[in-house]
Amino acid sequence: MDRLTTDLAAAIGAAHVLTDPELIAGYTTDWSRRYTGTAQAVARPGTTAEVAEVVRICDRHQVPIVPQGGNTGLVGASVPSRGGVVLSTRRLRRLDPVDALAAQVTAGAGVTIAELQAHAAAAGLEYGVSLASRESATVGGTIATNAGGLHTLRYGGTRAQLLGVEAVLADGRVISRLGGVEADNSGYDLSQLLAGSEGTLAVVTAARLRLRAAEPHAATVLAGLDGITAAAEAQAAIRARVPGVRALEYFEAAGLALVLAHTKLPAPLPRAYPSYLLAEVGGPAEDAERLAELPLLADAAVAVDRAGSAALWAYRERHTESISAAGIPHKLDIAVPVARLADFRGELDETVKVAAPEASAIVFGHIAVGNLHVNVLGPAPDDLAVDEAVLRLAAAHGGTISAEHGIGRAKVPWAGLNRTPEERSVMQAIKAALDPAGRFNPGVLFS
Ligand code: 2HG
Ligand code: ZN
Repeated sequence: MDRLTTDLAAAIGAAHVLTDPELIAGYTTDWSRRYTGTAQAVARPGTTAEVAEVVRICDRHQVPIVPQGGNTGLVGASVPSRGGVVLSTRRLRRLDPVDALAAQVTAGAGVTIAELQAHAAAAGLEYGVSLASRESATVGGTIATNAGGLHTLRYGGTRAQLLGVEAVLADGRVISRLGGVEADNSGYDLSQLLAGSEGTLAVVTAARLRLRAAEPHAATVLAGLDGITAAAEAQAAIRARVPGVRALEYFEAAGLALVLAHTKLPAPLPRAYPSYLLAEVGGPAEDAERLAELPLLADAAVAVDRAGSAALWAYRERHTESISAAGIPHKLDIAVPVARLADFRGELDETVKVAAPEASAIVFGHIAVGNLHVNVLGPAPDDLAVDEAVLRLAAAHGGTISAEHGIGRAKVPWAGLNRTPEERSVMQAIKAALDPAGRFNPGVLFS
């Protein structure tokens, strides 16, 4: 054991410091498999005080710290690029009783989103963020990435659920705002600053989260449509007529084909379509009836119970794993104004073809917020041509190079497409103020 490992073991126990290459492999490659690295050690502290101790030790040894939750990130932000220590927050498992009076809960960074959802449901409440990786994605990781997910249309992303955090700073000090005072206008909101900071400013160890009243499930509908223009119109009609709509998700024939091949599920509808729209509606049954009245949804599968709904959701939620089974994708998580979706989509295939002639693009996503997950299969992981072309196309349509997955390492070369030099320099000043030695997640967000 080297000095770093010895010091870590003394601080948190040898059982929680991993160095065996086989044991750390799962911590050094991200979910996309496109980003991988090496670590001197993986540290798994069990308390906030232990996190602070790990941070101080890494600072003393002058090694990078890569904070990591469930490692379900898709932009290389959760795995090391320059060695150092992966600080896994998975053992921070605090989960307080739900505060029913305030509809809030305090959860440790290592609690998974599925566990948080079950905990809220047992109190008749709901957590506003839901995503396909819920069994592994953690409270800490989803705060660090400001994860969006399937219900952003209804509840917003993680920032909108976040009332406060406890976090360890680069010098080992701890900041804590877990009191749950909603009305608090007493200065900079440091908790919100950490949301979406991608592990570059501090290690989130716990959070105070807002919960919502659990909604009854009215219906889930999966409709076949002629293309993205029809899907954009259908989602607008649904939003205008169905107040209880909770999710509006889009996918296409190419993605569905991969899902069917990988999952062996039967086709969802009697005939095939270029595009599909999945709508989830909560609230009273009248909301489901309003949805059924819409002529746009001529051919659709409808589920009014939870099991049927889950079966329809599988066609959308299992895209990521099905694409991954076919290769290592380039994940280009863009968003454009909803009014530009059809134009963007119309130019996308040609753009991809020019950059990577053998490649194929699978497109799906959260259509109501303009977010399309462009997954490109074919080019080698380190070939950046298609990334460059697609991100520039999104920017040219007034969009963003990251709707919800973050910048990570994946999009650093194009970060300037999205933010002005003034904004980037303010971000850099914040980074320098909180992490002057650049210990946290070097290579992420900034080059
Ligand atoms: C989703 O919406 C996730 O399912 C993953 O954001 C998207 O795999 C992807 O590109
Ligand atoms: Zn998504």
